[in-house]
Amino acid sequence: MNKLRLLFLAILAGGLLSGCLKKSFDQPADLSGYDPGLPAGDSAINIRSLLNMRPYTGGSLDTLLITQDLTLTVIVNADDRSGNIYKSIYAQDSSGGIQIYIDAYSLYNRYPVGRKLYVRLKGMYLSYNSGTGTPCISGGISEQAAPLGLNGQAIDQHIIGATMGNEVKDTVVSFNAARNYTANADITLLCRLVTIADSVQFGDTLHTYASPTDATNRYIWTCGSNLYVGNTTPTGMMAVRTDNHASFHAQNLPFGKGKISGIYTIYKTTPQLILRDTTDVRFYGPRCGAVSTGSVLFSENFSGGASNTDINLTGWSNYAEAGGKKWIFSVISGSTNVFAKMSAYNTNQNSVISWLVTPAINLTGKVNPMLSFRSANGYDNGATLKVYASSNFNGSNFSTATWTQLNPTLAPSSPSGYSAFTPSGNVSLSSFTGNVYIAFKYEGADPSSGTEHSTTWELDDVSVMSN
Ligand SMILES: [Ca+2]
Repeated sequence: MNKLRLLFLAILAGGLLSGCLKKSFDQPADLSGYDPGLPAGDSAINIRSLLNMRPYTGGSLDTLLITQDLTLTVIVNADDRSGNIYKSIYAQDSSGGIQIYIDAYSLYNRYPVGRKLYVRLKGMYLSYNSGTGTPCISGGISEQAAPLGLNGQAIDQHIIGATMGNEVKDTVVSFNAARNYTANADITLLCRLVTIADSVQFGDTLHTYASPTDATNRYIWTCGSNLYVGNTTPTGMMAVRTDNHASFHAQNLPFGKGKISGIYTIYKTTPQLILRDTTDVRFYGPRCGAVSTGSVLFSENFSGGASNTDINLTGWSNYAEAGGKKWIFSVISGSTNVFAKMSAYNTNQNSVISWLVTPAINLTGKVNPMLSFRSANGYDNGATLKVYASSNFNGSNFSTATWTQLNPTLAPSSPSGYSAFTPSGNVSLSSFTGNVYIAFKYEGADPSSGTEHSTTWELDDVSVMSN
């Protein structure tokens, strides 16, 4: 036994040692806690002061070769991880933001969101992104006045990485202020992470974030006085611009309304937001305003339910097919948000099957009905949540109704602790007509001996909307 243990320890130590050596050869050292400070001999400058050295006038000659030993200290606020940003990053300090052109891929490995950078400006160019008005610094300027990315050794000479994980502060601005950019007053917004203070929604939900072939503008608005439907008349709206290379370009625009953040840029005089990824879009509330024939057909946010009591909402079915445990209302300590929750934990049952089914939702005459909800996963050890729709459920025929399994995005597995609530995406119900019921079916187990499948599944903001 002792010999075996020694052998095991020897193998373990050898494995760790070779692992360390391998890492040091294959990867740059982890400098996450390292801050080299301002380079010796350089003077600090902030972004606003840099822009003041050559303000934008709208001309293609708004470029400046920086000849002084000046260094910016910035925090990366957007990287190229999702593909919506290409061969550049955005960074900000307390005075403004700037785009930094770097002629390399996968910049997020070295310059992820939240990393502090020292940018040595001597020999770099300040310009305005091919005359769009968005300030940037680069390694050169093309004959067509386009910024050229830093490349080769120049990257490390100019971009010095420091600490990781710094907070990226967003600047909160009203929708009207954001879309009515005035050059001198708002220059400090450019290239910063901005959150729109108002709740907004996409004017159009029939499309994806971008076409497969081109960078695409979609438009957000507040449902104020401009009653707007569609995607062609941006009066009173603001552009959200997404590149067709973004990993999320083919996702449907979210149907709901809420808060949006993004990198604030401008195309000539038209402001636009650039998303880092779809987590910048938090449209979880119901839509507002006139939306063609569209409407919220059904929504339930579980508010008012008493925590740790069985869900008993009018019209809903809450049925324990096996194991005797029903879905309950739940609230996280310190929060007031009520959601639906199910777990086989502590049931001492070999099989736990629990259904939570919505009331009938009438789709008659509705165009493009879509289900959405949010889910969260806790202490995942194998219990499943499946989502179904049925047109012939009658409130009691759980085993004989025709259930069609839907394919929403569910929360990621979280073996320890809880995931965040995760949007399901828009799940089309176009293949159903008449009254449809949506079922959330939990299947788990908590045997007195044997394998436990007691994952917690949580649901919130179940809604069905149509155009
Ligand atoms: Ca809720």
